[in-house]
Amino acid sequence: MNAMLSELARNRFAAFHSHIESTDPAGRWLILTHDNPDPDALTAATVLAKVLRSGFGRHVTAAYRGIIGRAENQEMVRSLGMQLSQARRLKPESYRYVALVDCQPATGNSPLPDDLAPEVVIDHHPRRRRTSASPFHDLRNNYAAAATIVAEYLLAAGIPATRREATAIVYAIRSETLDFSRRADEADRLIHDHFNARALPRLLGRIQNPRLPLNYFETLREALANLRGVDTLVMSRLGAVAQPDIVPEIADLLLRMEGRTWSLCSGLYEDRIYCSIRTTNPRAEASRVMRRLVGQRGRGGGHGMIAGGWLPAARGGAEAVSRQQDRVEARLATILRKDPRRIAPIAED
Ligand SMILES: [Mn+2]
Repeated sequence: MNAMLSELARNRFAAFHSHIESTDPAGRWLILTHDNPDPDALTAATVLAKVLRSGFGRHVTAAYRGIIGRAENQEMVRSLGMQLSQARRLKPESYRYVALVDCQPATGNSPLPDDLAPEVVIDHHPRRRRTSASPFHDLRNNYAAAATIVAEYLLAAGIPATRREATAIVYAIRSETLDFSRRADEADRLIHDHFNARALPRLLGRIQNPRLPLNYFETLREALANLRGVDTLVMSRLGAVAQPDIVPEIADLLLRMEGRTWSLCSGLYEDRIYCSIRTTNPRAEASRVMRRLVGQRGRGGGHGMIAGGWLPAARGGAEAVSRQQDRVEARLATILRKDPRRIAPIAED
């Protein structure tokens, strides 16, 4: 086994190994990510597929629900030749086993029915109650990326990565940590550096700086026109968006505003209001804030400094949605102990 792996990583892989060995070798596997997968989810799913195929001789399909929205993520799948299916086109009964990566059952972005316990769960978000129903789960809350866990499996299994797979692992960790500006574990750094030596810099550059559709710029204009804030909180809202991943992307951008330590963006996609929260406070629990924000009718989750969620959209057209977004913004201000009556447009004087 590889000397750079921690004792924990070696023990977890040993447990994974013996669990997979205990399953039916003829049983087909379906690997699923969270809905609207990000680079971490895409990488964790495709690398786990490789581990199950090359290390255990299993028949595996990796799939996702929703859309691969961001131009960066579309470029990643294209440039790196990542093999993923649209779950809608698959028959669930063809698969004996399900593995869930980068999310957990009964969360707002899980593709599975709440009462279905997958055989395997590999994730780095805080533990959810339902996950204990799965026969094998490897949860590492301290890791910045689920791809790091799966890359450790690859190393532990002694399976060589292609240069494109190494590139995917590097990009997953960089995007999940915003180039290590967000909290990361020593394991994330070690895995990043190990695979970076084999990554393809030109493909990385192409993925990080893709061509962008006109609707991206239109959405950016809308976000900047709707800037509002109170104290250290900055917020913006979007109407109907072309793809839901633009909401967290705007929240990331807003958090870079000088003097602000919390950001919120919300936007309408299909029949949901998607919300993303970001904070610069490493001790904050953004996922708890998000769950309070969306309440009983919505779903939400996240890590310490980032969280996402959704609410069913109000009926009654754009105005009803806008009033709902007013309420969301006021509620976040209240949760963060800021006076919602002092929320005001932000503009340079
Ligand atoms: Mn992740």
